[in-house]
Amino acid sequence: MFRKVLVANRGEIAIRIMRGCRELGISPVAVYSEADRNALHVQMADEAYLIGPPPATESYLAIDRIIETALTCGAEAVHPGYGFLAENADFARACEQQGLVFIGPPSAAIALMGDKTAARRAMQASGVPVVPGIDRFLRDDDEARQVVAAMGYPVMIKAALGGGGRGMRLVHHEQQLGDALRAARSEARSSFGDPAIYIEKYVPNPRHVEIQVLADAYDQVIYLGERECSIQRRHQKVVEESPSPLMTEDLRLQMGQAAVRAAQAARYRNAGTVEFLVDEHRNFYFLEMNTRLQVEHPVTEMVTGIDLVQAQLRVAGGEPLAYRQEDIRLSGVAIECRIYAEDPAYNFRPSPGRITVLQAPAGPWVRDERGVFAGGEVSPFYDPMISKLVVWGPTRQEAIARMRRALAEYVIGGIKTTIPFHQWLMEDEDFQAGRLDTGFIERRYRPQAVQPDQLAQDVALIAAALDHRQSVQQAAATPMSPAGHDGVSPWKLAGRLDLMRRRG
Ligand code: MV4
Repeated sequence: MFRKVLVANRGEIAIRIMRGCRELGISPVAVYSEADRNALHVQMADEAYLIGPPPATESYLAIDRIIETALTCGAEAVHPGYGFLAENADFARACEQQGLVFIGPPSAAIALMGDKTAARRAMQASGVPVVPGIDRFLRDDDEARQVVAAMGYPVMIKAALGGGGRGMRLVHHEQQLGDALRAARSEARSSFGDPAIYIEKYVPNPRHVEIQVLADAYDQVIYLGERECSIQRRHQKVVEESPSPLMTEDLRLQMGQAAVRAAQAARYRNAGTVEFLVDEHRNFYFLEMNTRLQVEHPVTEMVTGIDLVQAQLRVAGGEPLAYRQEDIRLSGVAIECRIYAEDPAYNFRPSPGRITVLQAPAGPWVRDERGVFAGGEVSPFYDPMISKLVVWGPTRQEAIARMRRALAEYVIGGIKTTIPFHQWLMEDEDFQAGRLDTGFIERRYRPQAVQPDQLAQDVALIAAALDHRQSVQQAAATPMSPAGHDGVSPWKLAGRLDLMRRRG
């Protein structure tokens, strides 16, 4: 096993990776930007190196600085986490060339999955179902017209180097096609540096279900069940769970085997995720493969008992997989809520700033993967996700009840967070019934659902405070009644005071 690993990331995932390192006796090394001098991941590392100014392009994305740091500090391997350089084939190749182990797949697998049309071709060649569509870049508008005429509307235009929904256009009618092609090409060029686009048949009201795979350097690949990720907002996942409420034993087997074939087709190694769209008839189609550890990996860890970070480190170090497919058993239900520094009452607008109060939930089967601390700063430079609250329960209903309990324990002061949104979601009857698809939030969520009118709440608090002061003054002149001041129970009073304290 490695002695020293450089973690080329920040926030909760850098901390998660360092914990995995420590449990394997590996010394973790942090890198940080000027904005992160006091960050938690820096405090947790054995060594930490400043790599540049706050903008990610000059720090966490600076390939040369990171490689140079890894080489001079004597790390044998680099873990990229997710985001930043995790799916950058150039970075993986640079590590390979400098004799550093990239804790991820070979750069060729990253490059293959980065080109969505090449990925579609590879999937089709190995019998993995893909959405009907074309497998090459579109030459011109005439070709697009021919393709769509054969396929029928509606269709999706996608960027060849895209992913995550950027540069995507839904087209219902021939009259929209020309404009959509132009817009998609231009967005593909500005977002991915390449205007190449392709076309797929549109799958209405899909669910996003992804399969976790694990592959070693000896061509062994296993799957670790699925994650339901349909609760998204603007292509950002918000809540994930495992297993998926729509899953059956048979569908899991079919999707699991397809995911294994996908990984084998890419000569994959490392932990990876194969994303599928599942339509209303439970047909599933390959969407893309994420060649990294994902944000939502903990829900899989909670239902399989497998530590995915440790597994990544072991596989990268050349160990064969310690499990065979028949060893994998799924137990219970895990749910993850991503907590962002955003205000859900105001269209999820960013809310960076200093965290003044932080009281995290704990207790049985509650795991909070946090990258922040009280007194720390949520920087506007990076992703606003500040924590992932993960719970496990024997059943989905019990997991939801536990999540509600944990969310109610969570106190974060100084910034707005998406905790009220999650509290709303956990109460929603469609969510509770497992009726989810990728249109869920847009269809059901209204900002006023999370907070009563701010002004009304302020007025009520001022009234309560005045009433409280009056009753205290009266109590000074009257003997104590068994119910406390003014007939109000001392517990109720304590509750009101607590509410006022929390609201500042
Ligand atoms: C689709 C689709 C429907 N039909 N492709 C969005 C993210 C990107 N990875 C692919 N996406 C979609 N591709 C076809 N042919 C619908 C989506 C989609 C979606 C997919 C997963 C999760 C959330 C989504 C929200 C809107 C659209």
